[in-house]
Amino acid sequence: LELQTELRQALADGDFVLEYQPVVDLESSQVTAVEALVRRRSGDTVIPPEDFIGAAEESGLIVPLGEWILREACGRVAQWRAAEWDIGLAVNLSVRQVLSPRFVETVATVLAESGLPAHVLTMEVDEEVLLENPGEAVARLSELRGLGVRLAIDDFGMGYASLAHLRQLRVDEIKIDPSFIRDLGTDGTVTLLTHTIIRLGQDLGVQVVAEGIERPEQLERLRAMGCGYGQGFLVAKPMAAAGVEALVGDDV
Ligand code: G
Ligand code: G
Ligand code: MN
Ligand code: NA
Repeated sequence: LELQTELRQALADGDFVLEYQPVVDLESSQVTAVEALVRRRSGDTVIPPEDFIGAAEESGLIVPLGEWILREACGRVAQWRAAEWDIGLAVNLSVRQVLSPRFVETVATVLAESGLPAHVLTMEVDEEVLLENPGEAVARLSELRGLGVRLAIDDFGMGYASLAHLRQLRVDEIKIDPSFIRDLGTDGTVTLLTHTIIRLGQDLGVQVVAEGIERPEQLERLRAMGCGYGQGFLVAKPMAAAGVEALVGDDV
């Protein structure tokens, strides 16, 4: 309860900040998008989302916090695009946000206010979002996609029903869970599964992003397997907006 009071205060005080992690086209090495990742500032320390997202979800604060995150990130990326940088934005959603009243309306409003075209925004949901109230979640997310917003399944492959979810919900992107990338090349089964997910994406016409790339041999293997996009500490860590600005036009 104390943490929830603290979080509410932090939101009022402007103590949340966003970092952005670049996503690259593995063929050209160009930065094509950034994923917004929230952090909380407390004095001189930076508190990671693992330490507050759960509490924010339980208290419902994730709804206003999520709206702040979306507004902040859309505004930032709209500025970059106004400066002639063709860059996309990915934002994470939690189940509580998706099922909240006026969710789709809020996203539409934020897009209109920022001037960001809907197709530039990808909203990432993990498979948990599709477990709590699948019918309602699928309906809301389909409505969201109807606005032109792209949908991604985050942490793909870790859920109990990854393939069933692809059947229920039309998505534009799959993000392969980092646990697959970690064991790529060392575990034969994981390597085969990763290759299969990449082919599945190709066959479905769905963009595939590999997450958690940390070593050059993982990157090379993903390239060889035809994986379209990648993200991870090897490519670039999450960074402040100013750090992203330094990358404009660069190959990471
Ligand atoms: O940034 P980091 O790798 O520490 O993120 C840890 C977890 O917190 C990830 O699962 C990520 O999806 C989640 N997370 C980060 N930013 C946000 C956000 O803006 N909204 C939501 N709902 N989750 C986030
Ligand atoms: O669940 P989601 O994919 O949204 O989580 C993103 C989180 O993954 C962020 O907190 C980010 O800091 C973290 N992350 C991004 N790249 C890497 C990586 O290469 N290695 C590890 N260990 N974490 C990463
Ligand atoms: Mn994510
Ligand atoms: Na996530």
